[in-house]
Order: sequence, then structure tokens, then C-alpha cells
Amino acid sequence: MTATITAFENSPDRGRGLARDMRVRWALEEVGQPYEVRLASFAAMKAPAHVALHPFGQIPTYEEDGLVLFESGAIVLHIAERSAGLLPTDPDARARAIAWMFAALSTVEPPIVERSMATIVERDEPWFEARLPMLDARVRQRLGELSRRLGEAEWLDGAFSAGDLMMVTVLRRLAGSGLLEEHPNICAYIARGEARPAYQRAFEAQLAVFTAASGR
Ligand code: GTB
Repeated sequence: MTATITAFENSPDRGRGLARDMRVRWALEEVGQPYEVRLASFAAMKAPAHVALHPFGQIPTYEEDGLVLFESGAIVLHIAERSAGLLPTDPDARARAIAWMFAALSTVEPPIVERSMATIVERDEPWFEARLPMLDARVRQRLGELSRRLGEAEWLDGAFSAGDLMMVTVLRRLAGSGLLEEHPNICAYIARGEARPAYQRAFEAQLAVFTAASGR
């Protein structure tokens, strides 16, 4: 049975591939698993039918053969575990790749999301200008640490893995902040991820949704 994922009917990222369905699409493309997409409006995401799939009324979700999953990390891990291509077969290397997935989601993504949300929601608040340097500093700390670990390597731990997929999608949310440019090796790392044919297919697919929704 073909898997079905959910995505924004009209993504606020305007087709930049920053919503979290992008990482699921990319994982499915990397392993060559066909999938269908059910688009959801904000109202539909909060309606009982969707909340039955996703307790927090969000995207993405994943449905296949009676299995329903939410949380992009759990979905990508499920995809990676079931097909070759995103996790090494060596048990130790596999465990390290999964550790990088967790690092992306629970250590690197939170300060990036906090900064991103502040620039959207708090930009006109009187405290925003004073708070931004603190938010930048938290992101800078993680980028510096990541940059030192990555060095001149192509990927975080040997061959490209679900850990890299997750990290690249997390880092992309900083585009336009100016913070990534402080680390040329991280910029090159993101560019390598974005150059992968599977990434390109996933990006084009989500962009087509935005293009159709905006009537271009
Ligand atoms: N931890 C969950 C996961 O990883 O799956 C988080 C899921 C989540 O935050 N989903 C968002 C959502 O459904 C969409 S991706 N939001 C609606 C809601 O909560 O009501 C987050 C997102 C949204 C917009 C941009 N953007 O415009 O750049 C980027 C990322």
C-alpha cells in the first residue's frame, strides 16, 4: 500500500521547503518509496479527523497499512529503518546516525525555531531588539559546535544518512538570518544536501503545491 503523508495546503513558507513535510518527502525520495500527499488547511488540521491522526493537530503525518505516525523524526526514522539508503547496516554506525537525528531535533533545532518564531511573532514587540542578540548567541553556539565537529568532512559520520537529512532540514530554517554564512563548511554541507537528486525531487514536489495554491 502506498504511504500517504500530510502537508500544508498553503504553506506559510511560500514554497521554500521549510515546513516539516519536506524532511519526510526527502526521506521517501532517498529510499525510492512512492507516496501520496493529502493537503490540509489550518482548519482541517484542527478538525477531529486530523486530530485522530495527530494529537497536536499538525503536519506531517504518515499513514501506511493501518500504521499512523506523527512527528517528523519518528516518521523519517521509520522510513529509514524499513528501506536501505538512510541508515548504515553496521550496528554502531547505525546508532550514531540515529544519534545525529536526535541531535538535529533536540539540540540544534530548538534554538533555531525559537529565533525563527521570535522574528515572525515578536518583531514589533518592544523587547524584540533586546532579545534578538540572546537568540542569535544560542544559535551561534550550536553552529560553532557543529562546524567544529563537521570540519571538512562531507557528512557528519561517514556516508550520508538520515542524521544528515535531518540536520540539513533543520539548518535550512536559518536561511536569510546571516548566521550560516559565519561557517562556510556548514554552508557547503547544506549545499551538498540540497544538491542530492532526492532532495531536488522533494523540493520540487512541495514547491508545486505552493505554486498551484497561489495560482501562478
Ligand atoms: N515536532 C513536530 C514534527 O517534527 O513533526 C512539529 C510539527 C510542526 O511544527 N508542524 C507545523 C504545523 O503543523 C508545520 S512545520 N503547524 C501548524 C500548527 O501547529 O497549528 C513548522 C513550520 C511552519 C512554517 C514554516 N515557515 O513558514 O517557514 C516553517 C516551519
